[in-house]
Amino acid sequence: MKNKISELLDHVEKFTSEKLEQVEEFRIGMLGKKGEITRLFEQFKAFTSEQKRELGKDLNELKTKTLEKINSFRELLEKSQEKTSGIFDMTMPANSEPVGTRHPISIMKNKTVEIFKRLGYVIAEGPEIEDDRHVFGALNFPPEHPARDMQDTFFIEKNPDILLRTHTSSMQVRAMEQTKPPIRIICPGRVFRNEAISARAHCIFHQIEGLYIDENVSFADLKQTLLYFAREMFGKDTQIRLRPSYFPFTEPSAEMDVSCKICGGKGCNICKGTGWLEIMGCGMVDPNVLESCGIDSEKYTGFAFGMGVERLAMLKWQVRDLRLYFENDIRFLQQFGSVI
Ligand code: 2NM
Repeated sequence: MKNKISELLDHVEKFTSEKLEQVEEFRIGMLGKKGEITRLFEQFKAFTSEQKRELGKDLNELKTKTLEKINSFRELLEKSQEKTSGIFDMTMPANSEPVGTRHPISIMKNKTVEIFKRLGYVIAEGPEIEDDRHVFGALNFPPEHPARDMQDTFFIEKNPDILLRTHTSSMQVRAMEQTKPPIRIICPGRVFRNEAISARAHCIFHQIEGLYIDENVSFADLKQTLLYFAREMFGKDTQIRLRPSYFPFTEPSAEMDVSCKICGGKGCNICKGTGWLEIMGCGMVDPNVLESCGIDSEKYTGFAFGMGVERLAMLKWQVRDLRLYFENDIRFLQQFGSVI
């Protein structure tokens, strides 16, 4: 009997199956009316109590292990049958993962860059951490200019020559230092100013600046380039207006307005009743800037312009609070549709 028990234990341990019918056959063979284990229990009855004491434990263990094996295989095979038998529809469409949408700042940046690329401008990008020369010195900012004030610029405490750029013009300085005219670049990027955060001001925002330098570049070229941009961006019937202004790096300088699309120029609360919306600053690059970047100002002239991307997007979608661009509230971000 002892041998028979260990032989059967071995058989139980080795048993595996991929079909429920086989598991049932195995159960009948072991525990059915004429099964091996049932037969052993019958023989067991005739033993002396001493023999029973010796074999009872082994026999019970064999029965338990057999039942465990049967139950575990039943459970496993029933589960896998569920998956392939109608409860699981293999033709069902997959759950789709939600795709994000483009950030409004990226949409406006891409659109602007795209328009200038068509005019032959190439993208120039560079460091956000800059030195005084590239942000101020080479751009005709006098040493005591208020923009250099602690209230406007983030300086590195240990070395005030290192700072976060307050405009992307630093990139244009790098381009002028490194390349010979003609230069035609468009510079999108983040800029930093030490401002208290409110609906109308933020310490981080995005700029796009453009620069064109060659022989005989005139203010008329600037005007026509910006008119082309305004009409591509805001529609074919858009009008532009240039008002005299001042920037340290350009002379003459101007502010450009576009006709208000909301009211068609009649005056509304978006354009504050004027019919015009200010969208960028521009001007002819000051000869001092050309010279400090190693360009012969007798031979070459150029124009430059700069605009704030947050403001462009505000005008396009009537966003009323700058902070919305940085909060990543999904209800705000999902309103700009496109993923391109
Ligand atoms: C503006 C307005 C006017 C500008 C000038 C230059 C450089 F480097 F060529 F001197 N870059 N960008 C410029 C001119 C920027 O932003 C409102």
